[in-house]
Amino acid sequence: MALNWWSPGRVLTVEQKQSYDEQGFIVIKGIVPKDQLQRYGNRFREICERKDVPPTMTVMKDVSIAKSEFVGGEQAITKVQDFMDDEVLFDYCRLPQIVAVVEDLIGASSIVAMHTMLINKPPDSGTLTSRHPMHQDLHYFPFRPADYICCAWTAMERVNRANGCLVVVPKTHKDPGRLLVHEYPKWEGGVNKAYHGIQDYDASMPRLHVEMEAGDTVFFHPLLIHGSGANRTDGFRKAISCHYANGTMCDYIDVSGTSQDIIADEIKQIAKRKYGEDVEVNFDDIWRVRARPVRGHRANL
Ligand SMILES: O=C(O)CCC(=O)C(=O)O
Repeated sequence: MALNWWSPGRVLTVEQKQSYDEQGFIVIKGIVPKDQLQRYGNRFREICERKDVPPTMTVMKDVSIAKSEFVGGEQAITKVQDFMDDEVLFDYCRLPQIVAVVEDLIGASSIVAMHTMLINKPPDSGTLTSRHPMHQDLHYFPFRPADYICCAWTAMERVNRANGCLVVVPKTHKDPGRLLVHEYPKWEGGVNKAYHGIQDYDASMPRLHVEMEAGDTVFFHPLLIHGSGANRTDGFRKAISCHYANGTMCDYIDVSGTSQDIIADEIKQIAKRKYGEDVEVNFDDIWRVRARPVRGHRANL
C-alpha cells in the first residue's frame, strides 16, 4: 500500500500530511493531556528509585555522573529505554490520539511500537554531555522501508533552546545519500552510551530549534537529521517518545557489512550484559523482543 499524501487522513489534513512529507516532521500542539504527562513523570521518578523496574527496561546514567561519585534520583538518569513492559509508561504508546496521527503518516493496517524512550536531560554538569549529537534514527534500526517508520516525541514540559529542545534539519529525510555514516563524536567531556552522531556532519545546513509546550508532539521521519543541545537551565528537560513501524509494510533486513555494523555490535554487547555473556544474540531478535503491536496484528515485526 503506497502512502498517499493527496488525500486527508483520519485526523490530519492534506496540508498537514504534505508538510510532513516535504519537511520530514510535523508538530501537533497539545495532543497529550497534562495529567498523563504527570503520571509518566511520577512513574519516571519511581524508576529512578528502582521501584518495580521491569527486567526488560534499561535505565541509563549520564556519562559525567556515571564516572563521578554517587548522585541519586532523577539527577543521574538520562534515559529510560524499552518501557514496553511498564504498565504506566507504555500507555503513552497506546494513546489513541497519537496512534491516529501515526496511522495517517505510515498507514493504518498494522502499527507496532518498536522503540520506547523517556529522555531526561538533567542540568548540564559543565561537561556538555547533556547534548545529543546530530543523527538519523534509522542508524539504529534493522527494519525497512524507512518511509513506514515514524517517531512521536512529546515534550513533558516547555522545551526551548535554553533547556535543549530538539533541533532538526528540515527536508534531510529526502537527501539522496539517505542513511549517513555515524560514529561517536569526539567531544572533550565524553558522550553518553550509544549516542552516535553523523561522521561528517555539515554544520552549515539550516537547522530549526523545535520549541514546544508540554503536551505538544513532534512526529518525524527516521532519516530526518536531528539532535538536541545542552540543558543550560536548573530544571530537568523531559520528553517521552515512541518509534512506530507499519508491521505489514516493514520487515527486518540484514545490516551486517553496512555502516550500521558499529551500532548493531554495541547493542548486541549491551544485550549480552543484560541477558548473559553466553547468550548468542541476534540484532533482529533484540528488536523482536521490543516490538509491541498497538493497532492491528503484529505481521512481520
Ligand atoms: O530528546 C532528545 O534530546 C533527543 C532524543 C533523540 O534524538 C534520540 O534519542 O534519538
